[in-house]
Amino acid sequence: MLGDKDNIAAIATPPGKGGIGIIRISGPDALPLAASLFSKSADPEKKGMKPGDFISHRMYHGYIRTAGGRVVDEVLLVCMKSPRSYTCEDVVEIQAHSGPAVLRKILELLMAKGVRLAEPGEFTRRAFLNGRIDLTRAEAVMDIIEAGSADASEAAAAQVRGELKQQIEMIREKLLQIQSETAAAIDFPEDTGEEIRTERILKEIKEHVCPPLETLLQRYEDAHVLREGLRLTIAGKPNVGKSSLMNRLLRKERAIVTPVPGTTRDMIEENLLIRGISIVLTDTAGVHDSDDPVEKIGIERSRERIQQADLILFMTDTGSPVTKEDHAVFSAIGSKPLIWIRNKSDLKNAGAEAEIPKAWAHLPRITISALQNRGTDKLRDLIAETVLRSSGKEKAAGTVIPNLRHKQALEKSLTAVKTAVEGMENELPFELISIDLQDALDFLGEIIGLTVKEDVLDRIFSNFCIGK
Ligand SMILES: Nc1nc2c(ncn2[C@@H]2O[C@H](COP(=O)(O)OP(=O)(O)OP(=O)(O)O)[C@@H](O)[C@H]2O)c(=O)[nH]1
Ligand SMILES: [Mg+2]
Repeated sequence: MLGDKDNIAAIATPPGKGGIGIIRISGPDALPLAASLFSKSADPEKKGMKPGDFISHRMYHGYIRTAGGRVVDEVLLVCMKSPRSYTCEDVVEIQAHSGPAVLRKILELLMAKGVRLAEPGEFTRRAFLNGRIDLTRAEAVMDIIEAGSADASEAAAAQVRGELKQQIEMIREKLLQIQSETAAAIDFPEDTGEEIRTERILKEIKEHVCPPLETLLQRYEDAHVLREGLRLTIAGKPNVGKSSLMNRLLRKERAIVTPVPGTTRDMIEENLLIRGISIVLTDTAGVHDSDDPVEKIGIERSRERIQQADLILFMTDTGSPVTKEDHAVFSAIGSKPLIWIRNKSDLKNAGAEAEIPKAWAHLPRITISALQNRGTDKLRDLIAETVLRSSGKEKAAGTVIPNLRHKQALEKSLTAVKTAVEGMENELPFELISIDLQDALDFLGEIIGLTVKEDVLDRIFSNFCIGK
């Protein structure tokens, strides 16, 4: 860390037993520390290393020994010399056998030599403070680790490459340009006609500052599917086979299935991946008019969950005609995106096309048998297609997705820009406009870490795992 030159170490691999466990050391004394513990031979008399012996980025085979010369483990060791390392400092990684006792022992040997145990995210924090990566890239490192789906990890990877930073910098550059125009207007008011100048600045802001800010904010809204998973809810009247489908999609008997209508009383929620998309799947109580107080609460919850869903699997029973109850569920769904699932295709009298109500003819629909597990793979495809189609717009425009912290700063920046626009339209003096523009610039600076406070950094990095 700049001005904070101590040595830190941590176990960088997850706890438990495994093939390899890695200990990571970063700091000015990483090489001397490595040399003091490591030798290329098991014989303590031979092949000791001096700090200068290590060639950067070369893997060494050898042994970690205690001060008394006892071998702790046979390891591979690599040094990455400053600045060509993750933290920009001298870094040493020791690949040992992964057992909790071995790794702890090596860590203890380091602690005994004055090394401090790293805080969560401290390696990445150093990479940021030493100027190797900006804040959006540091945050993306964590997103990659946490990503539960292929799309989420793709988005995080784009951010690690610095794409969000580039977009923010483009907007900042535009704002800086505009800011210098307003400065000119303040210093040399007579140079250009005030009206012409105001018009030009307004045009710049409206065309080149507001739209990209709004696009990034919109992408945040659209992308909650990637962050939290798509909220997929199965809805329908009682006994159509909702819980049976839940079990099929989960590939396990999670929900109780019985021939008795009203079996599911409360919502059941599970996470799963469908074609790489992370999904929060909810099975709900069958919606119908009921006097049973318990069922009534369940049905109320079903209605709420339908409103919160991103996509509804609206289920009917093709074995019997569409009823008033089906229509009631359909109207509860309102204008939410849905896939109409016609279940029980195995029944003898199933699937008469004539039964399709006119108003439903245009709905994306699929006929399945949850009982016999027929059509469920096609349904998985259809769900994935529907999700990808609706998010295709943003995908084409790039995969970076702001997180909540970015979103809040983007919003503040946009508000400041809009205040500036309003001010100009009301012919306020450029001195005041300039203050709003500076605010807008500062909020954008917060995103990439130019103007960020210590407590914000603490909050960001405390969410990391130790060793990253
Ligand atoms: N023939 C046939 N029966 C099915 C099919 N899917 C479900 N069932 C049967 O329909 C009955 C109701 O199934 P559930 O999955 O409990 O239905 P549900 O919609 O969850 O019902 P509630 O929880 O009461 O709202 C059970 O007897 C299931 O075995 C199917 O595809 N074909
Ligand atoms: Mg059920």
